[in-house]
This record gives sequence, C-alpha cells and structure tokens, in this order.
Amino acid sequence: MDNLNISIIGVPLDLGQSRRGVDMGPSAIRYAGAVERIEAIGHQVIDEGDIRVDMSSRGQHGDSNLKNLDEVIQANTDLAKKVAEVVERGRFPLVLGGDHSIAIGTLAGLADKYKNLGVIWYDAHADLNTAETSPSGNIHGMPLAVSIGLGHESLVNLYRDGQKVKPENVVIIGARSVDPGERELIKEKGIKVFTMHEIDRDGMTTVIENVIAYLRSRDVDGVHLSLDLDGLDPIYAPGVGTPVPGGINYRESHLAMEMLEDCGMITSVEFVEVNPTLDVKNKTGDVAVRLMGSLFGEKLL
Ligand code: B3U
Ligand code: MN
Ligand code: MN
Repeated sequence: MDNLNISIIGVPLDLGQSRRGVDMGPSAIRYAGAVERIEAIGHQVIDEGDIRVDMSSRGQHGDSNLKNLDEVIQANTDLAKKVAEVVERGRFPLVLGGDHSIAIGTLAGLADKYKNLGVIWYDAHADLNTAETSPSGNIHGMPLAVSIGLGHESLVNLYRDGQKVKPENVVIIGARSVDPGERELIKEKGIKVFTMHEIDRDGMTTVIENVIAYLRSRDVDGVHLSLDLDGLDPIYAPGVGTPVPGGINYRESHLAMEMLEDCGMITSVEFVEVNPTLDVKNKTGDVAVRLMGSLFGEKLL
C-alpha cells in the first residue's frame, strides 16, 4: 500500500447484542498500540475520537423485537455521517467497534462514494438475519442483511434509502455458525461464502486468491474489509461475545491480511466485537493490532 491518510473512528456501542463490554473495544484496540503500529509503517494517522452513543433508553423495546433499536439507529446514523465525511476528505476510514451492528453505519457512509463496493466479511457468522429469522433479536447478527436491503426499514433506510451493497459483491470468509434463515438467503441471493470447510480443504492462499479474483470480476470500485474478531479461533481471540470453535488461526489470518494488502484493493476497514471484559490480558485487542500491521503493509523482512 502507498502511504495512506488513515482516520480512526471509534464506536463504543454494545447495544447490538446482549453481553456488556464490547463498548470498551475501541479503547482496548487503541491501548494495544494501533496508532503507533500503523504510523511506524509510514502511514499518517488521525484519531478522530469516538462516536457518541446515547444510552438513555437502553433496554427499552419499541414496536419491534430488535434489541435497543433506537440507540443502534442513533449511533449508526452518526457513524455513517462521520465515515462519509472522512471519505470526502480523501482519507481511509479505520473503524473500531463496538459490536458488529456498526457495519450498518459504516457501509451506509461508504455508499455516498462507492456505487459498486465490494465487501469482505471475515466472521464466524453470516450476520444475515432479519427480525423474522433472528434467533436472538440481536442487531449484530443482522448488519449484512440490512446492508443488502433486507430487514427493519429504519435500519435499511438509515442515513440514505435502501440497499448499500449488492449481494453479488459480498464475500464471507470463515463462516461456521449459520442460521437456517441465513442459509436460505445465501442461496437465494447468490452470496459468495468461503466456510471453514474451504479454508481447511484448499488453504487460505487459494481462498484469498479466489476472493480477489471474484471481486475483480465484479468490477468493484472499492473494497471494505469488515473483520469480526470471532472469525478467528477463540484460542487466538478469546475476548469476543459469541466465540465459535474451529476458526481461522493466527497465521492464516496474517496471511489473509498480507495478501489483501498486496492486492491493493482495500479502501476501508473495520475491526469489531473486541470485548475486553471477556478477554485475557487484552489478547484480542492485541491480535487486532497485529493484523492491522499486516493489512497496512508491515514487512517481515
Ligand atoms: N446468528 C446468531 C448469532 C450471532 C450472530 N453474530 C454474532 N452472533 N456475533 C444471531 O443472533 O443472529
Ligand atoms: Mn459479525
Ligand atoms: Mn461473528
């Protein structure tokens, strides 16, 4: 990557799911040395601070079964504005979560500029639930569905109306906990998924080569990497709310980041679901920052 002008945006939101603590994710990632590590590679970094999250009516339910819907809408609307503004200033957004519901705001903000955005969803889950299919009512299990235009209308139409990303431009990597409704949607919409099966069978090198070739064939005008730390095996990233065993290992993840750096297609990134209250000595924040190192071009030699 050429030297980038990176803007860090923290989103201390933990209301898209039920376990408290992921609101401390942005701090944990900062304390693990994100800014210093990225600057040492040669990039210029501005820490834009955190999006304000209004907790005043936390726990109250409106007319839907979606938990904390109003708060999630408020934080994501503010985030979308901020991301759009950062992109408008010609800067590279690096968003720190927070639970994965914040991808709704990130992708909404990116939609101002990118009309054919590719999305890489690095995650144990597909995050393709709607209010009808969700087993939990947790909005962090829904952001990909919302971004392709499916789900509660106040989320789908957040910041700007309708679909933000085409389903054919989405690639999921690392899936191993997919709900029945999500499975149907993947088939119906033709979403590309590399599960743990493909990673085990073909190896991460082939998987990422295929991801890159696929997104090139889609003629995307940018690629957003949405990295949920639970995509990694909980051995390497224990500080997440919904760990799923049998995940992507540390070295495979570094390789994936290095290959994505090398392809030069990534135009924005978010790291989500770091929960320091479930972690061991900030191991998960630390892994996030190490992966950022590879993604932003740190060399081994
Ligand atoms: N698919 C389940 C579980 C889940 C989704 N994302 C996370 N967990 N992190 C759901 O609740 O939608
Ligand atoms: Mn997720
Ligand atoms: Mn996940």
